[in-house]
Amino acid sequence: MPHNRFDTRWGFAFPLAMLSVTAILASPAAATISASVLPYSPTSGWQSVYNGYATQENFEDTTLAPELSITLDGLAFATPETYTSLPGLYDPGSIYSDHENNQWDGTYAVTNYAYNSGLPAGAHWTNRWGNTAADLSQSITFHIGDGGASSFGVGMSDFQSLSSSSSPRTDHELFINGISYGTVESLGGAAFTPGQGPGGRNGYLQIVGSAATPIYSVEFVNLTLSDGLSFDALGYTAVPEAPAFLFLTVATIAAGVLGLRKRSSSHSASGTC
Ligand SMILES: [Ca+2]
Ligand SMILES: [Ca+2]
Ligand SMILES: [Ca+2]
Repeated sequence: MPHNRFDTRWGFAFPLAMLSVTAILASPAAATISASVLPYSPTSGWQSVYNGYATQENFEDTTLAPELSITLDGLAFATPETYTSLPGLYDPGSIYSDHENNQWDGTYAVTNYAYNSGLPAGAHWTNRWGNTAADLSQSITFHIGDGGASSFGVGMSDFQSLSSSSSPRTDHELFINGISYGTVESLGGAAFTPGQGPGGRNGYLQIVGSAATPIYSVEFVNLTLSDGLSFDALGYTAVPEAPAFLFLTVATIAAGVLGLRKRSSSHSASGTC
């Protein structure tokens, strides 16, 4: 979905000035977003990548980082639901032994297998492991609001890919800003280790964008069958919103142009009398 970074309330006085500002913010045109997977290993570098983000969200409390929201969609979630805080804490190790050590940082994580039909519409997500196979979303999306992020990473666990050695279920398609980057399995190759665990940390997704090409959304979609997924150690570096001084400068220039036109018009009118 295109992301409108500019407020239309600036009105008629700014179109020309805004065109030049947009051109500055949009360059270079060739900038792209890339995605790769690092294995869970003390030497793979995922930890230093995570530590390098300006914001780290480890899901150890119900408060989400300022720009972060999460959407569950599909299967049980017939209508998409978006959350700006966690409805509960999910401890993979507390469910059963196959999920032990699926967290990447601390004790808790986030899961798409957590639907409670007894809760009100828009608040069905519990972020506690579901009771039946029907308690799943087909996709889960992490949104970075405001100016987006120049870089983003998240630890993936419990992905029961088709190549899993036990209980394979489905592969998983990755969408960044609504654009498909293929499956995380094909993206990760040998760096992606599928399966549910114990110790089912499948890989660390690293996405590199830029201030010119921010990351606004990262979505994981179960392709063929339902699959309960876990995420942890989410990090990103937010792109600052266009600074206020830039808009003030634009406003000053626009006001000056209008003032010159007005003075010129007045001068011209008086000269012809
Ligand atoms: Ca955690
Ligand atoms: Ca938090
Ligand atoms: Ca799973």
